[in-house]
Amino acid sequence: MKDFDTVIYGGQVVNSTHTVTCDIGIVDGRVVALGEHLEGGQERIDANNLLVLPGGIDSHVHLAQPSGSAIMADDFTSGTKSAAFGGNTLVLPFALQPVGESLADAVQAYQAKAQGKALTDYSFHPIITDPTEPVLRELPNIIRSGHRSLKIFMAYDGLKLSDRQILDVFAVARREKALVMIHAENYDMIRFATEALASDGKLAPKYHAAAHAMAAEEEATNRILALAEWMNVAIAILHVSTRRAIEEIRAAQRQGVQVFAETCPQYLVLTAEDLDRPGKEGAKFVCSPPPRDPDSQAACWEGLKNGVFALFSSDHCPFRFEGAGGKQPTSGELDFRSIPNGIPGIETRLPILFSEGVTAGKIDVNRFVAVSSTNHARIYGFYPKKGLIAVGADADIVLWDPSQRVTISQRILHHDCDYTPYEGRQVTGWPVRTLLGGKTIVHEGSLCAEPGVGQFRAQGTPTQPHVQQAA
Ligand code: DUC
Ligand code: ZN
Ligand code: ZN
Repeated sequence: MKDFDTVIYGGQVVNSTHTVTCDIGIVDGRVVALGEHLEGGQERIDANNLLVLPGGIDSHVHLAQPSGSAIMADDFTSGTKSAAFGGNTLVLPFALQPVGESLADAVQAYQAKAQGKALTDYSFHPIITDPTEPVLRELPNIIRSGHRSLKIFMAYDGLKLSDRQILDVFAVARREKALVMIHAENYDMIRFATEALASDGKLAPKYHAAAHAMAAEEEATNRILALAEWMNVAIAILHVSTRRAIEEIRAAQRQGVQVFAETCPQYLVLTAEDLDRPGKEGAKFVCSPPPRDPDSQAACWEGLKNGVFALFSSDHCPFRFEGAGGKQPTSGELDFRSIPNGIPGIETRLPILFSEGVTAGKIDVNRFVAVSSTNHARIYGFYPKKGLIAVGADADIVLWDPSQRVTISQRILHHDCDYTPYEGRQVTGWPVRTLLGGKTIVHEGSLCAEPGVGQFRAQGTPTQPHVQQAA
């Protein structure tokens, strides 16, 4: 038998269902052996005292995506570099359709933006903003070429679809067995609240949280669940942040509605009070839905534990704090209506969940792997090549030091954003080495690969996550 290219030895190998202490033999970028005391290997990597995890998969990130006059801080190189330092090996950004234009052209444009630039593997979710007849006719080919998850918005000018348009998209998605990802907030409730706040002169960042009320998320969640059930189509509700929304989703899952749910770090560790930090600091926390309150945080943790949430993603949507196209206006006071919506978090997603979840005893390490890697691979059609460590899988692997203590700070991160909303937060547990297809891409704080090492991965057939049905 050919010698192994690489042997990772002595670590605890963690999958979503079980943990074993064993060595991993890698040949040509794939795992070919799991066993005790594997001999040989051109390269031998010592994983004693480390966890050996499937590479993180972040299925909700925004890279090089225009947003009006706001400038996105990360492109495919800086964003995937930051992802790799954060223990990720596959990311799924969006390909946004400009209104009035072809969706197929938009997907091609994003392919061109990423080609030769990425440090992790990547795939795309097309965002449908304008589902005209010609665009609906483009959809089957787009889906069949490996873009099987489509995002739609229920809010935002220029993005929002009407219920009728949503039904048109659902009809094609059901026929083509695609998944529809939903930004669920009620457009008119947000507009009504925004106008009322503005007429009272309430424009500081903290009013963003009031404008995006929990009720607006809950109404839209309810409505989309009803539409999806009626149309018998599979959906994923993204960035879920409130207890009632979680309860509605849980009830629908129990009824057999095909609904997956996602939450994000900002709903576990930030609250609306962060939007009220002194000076202009509150702008650093403006995202939608906004961070909520301690009871919502507790509900999100419960949802991660009991299986309502299959997915934990960053919603990395980086806008700089300073400078043109950033969070602050070039002149005048901050006005929440014009602060770009979104915060960075691609590099801090896994450490925050590990520290606050596994180290703090709220979830076990297998659940950590499930919600941060395996379920993304299953739901978006990459399993069993990705999302697990097993013979035949891609050797996308992270060595994780469960006892390393780190203070999160902009100084140590690798994104091109100029701040982190988690500045000063202490975490225990940190990725120390990331391998993509058997090659080390990050080690001991250094980048060991060139842009272009990451490849486009087409989405295949989804598989059901193990822990999907809510208890
Ligand atoms: N929705 C997202 O999914 N990301 C950032 C902003 C938003 O509204
Ligand atoms: Zn969204
Ligand atoms: Zn997003």
